[in-house]
Amino acid sequence: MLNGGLIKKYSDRLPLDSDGEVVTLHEGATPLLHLKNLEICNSKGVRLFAKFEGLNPTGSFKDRGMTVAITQALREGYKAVICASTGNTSASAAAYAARAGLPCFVIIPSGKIALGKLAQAVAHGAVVLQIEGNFDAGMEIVKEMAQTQGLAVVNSVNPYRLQGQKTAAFEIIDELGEVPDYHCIPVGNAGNISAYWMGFCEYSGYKLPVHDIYHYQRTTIAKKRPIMLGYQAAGAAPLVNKEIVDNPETIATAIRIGNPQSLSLAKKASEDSEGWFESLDDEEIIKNQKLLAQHEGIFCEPASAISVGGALKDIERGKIKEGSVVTCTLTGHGLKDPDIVIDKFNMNVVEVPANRKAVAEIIGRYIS
Ligand code: AN7
Repeated sequence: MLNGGLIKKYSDRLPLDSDGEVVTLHEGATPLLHLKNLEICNSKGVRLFAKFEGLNPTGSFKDRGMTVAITQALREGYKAVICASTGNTSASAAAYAARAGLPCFVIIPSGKIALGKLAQAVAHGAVVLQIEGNFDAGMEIVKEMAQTQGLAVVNSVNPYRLQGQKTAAFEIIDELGEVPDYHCIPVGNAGNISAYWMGFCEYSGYKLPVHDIYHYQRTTIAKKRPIMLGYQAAGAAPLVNKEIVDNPETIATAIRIGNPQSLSLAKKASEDSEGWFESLDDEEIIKNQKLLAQHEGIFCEPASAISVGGALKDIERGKIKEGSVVTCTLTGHGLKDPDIVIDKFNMNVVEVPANRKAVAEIIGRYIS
């Protein structure tokens, strides 16, 4: 079957009429990859899988939410959309707005978003407003602009975003053929963990009355729900510290957020599932990004690696039980942030004269 995007695929589980005009870039249907080469999983009998959301059309999970939010904004007759962003939301909003023929305004923290994401917003013709302030400050401005200027907000405070993003949980169960024991996910603004929980609940017959538009399909597919584990960067960990962080800092700029908009939904997901929140520092984040790239062939961005990093840490110290099935969301593609790799990885880039002898000599050093 051709991939017609999420709204067509999950038409019975989304609060939209799939017969109307749909704005899609054929998002979703991302791979669920078995991580086979990680020692600790093999020794503990854990089966660990990564849902690689970096393979969505704009390179992040945001596209799942954006197809629904932008389609709805268009149908409701909005003349333009706006978002605050640490990068990926702006890239996705810019692309889907371009496809819908709507102007797009994005507010980003000056100097604190990855180069690839800025390039995407520019490429798709969004109006980029750089502020001397962080994501949380941008979010407050966006909410005000929505009120005073009549724009559609396409951040995850827009409930249509979470509706779209819940489909990743459906895909995990569909593809795995069972419900994982644990699901691990990076947490920034806390929308995605809330959306996954909604999806896992819906598939197993639990109704979560989170907001007015919540569309709930009764057909039950699954028998249980996973334990939800949320991982944050140590310098931006309001859910771990249980207090808002005024000046969040981390190398993983995607999750440099101190005042998550979906804080209470995320807490509910964690409590209801008997899960927990944990933080990893920048060094651990880069270590895990490298591990995935060099041992599994998966190039994700730093914020994404935190889910696998967190899982491995909790497997090692026995918080995740031996013999479990664990899934992790890798939220964005590594190509979004090339600067990090050039700065932080040890490069195997060697200057060499343009002749066979010199090249052969270098190769010899590696394979002798
Ligand atoms: C790669 O783009 O908030 O907890 O403005 O880009 O749902 O916020 C990005 C968030 C994880 C956190 N991984 O998800 C934005 C933005 C990546 C991200 C998150 C983001 P939420």
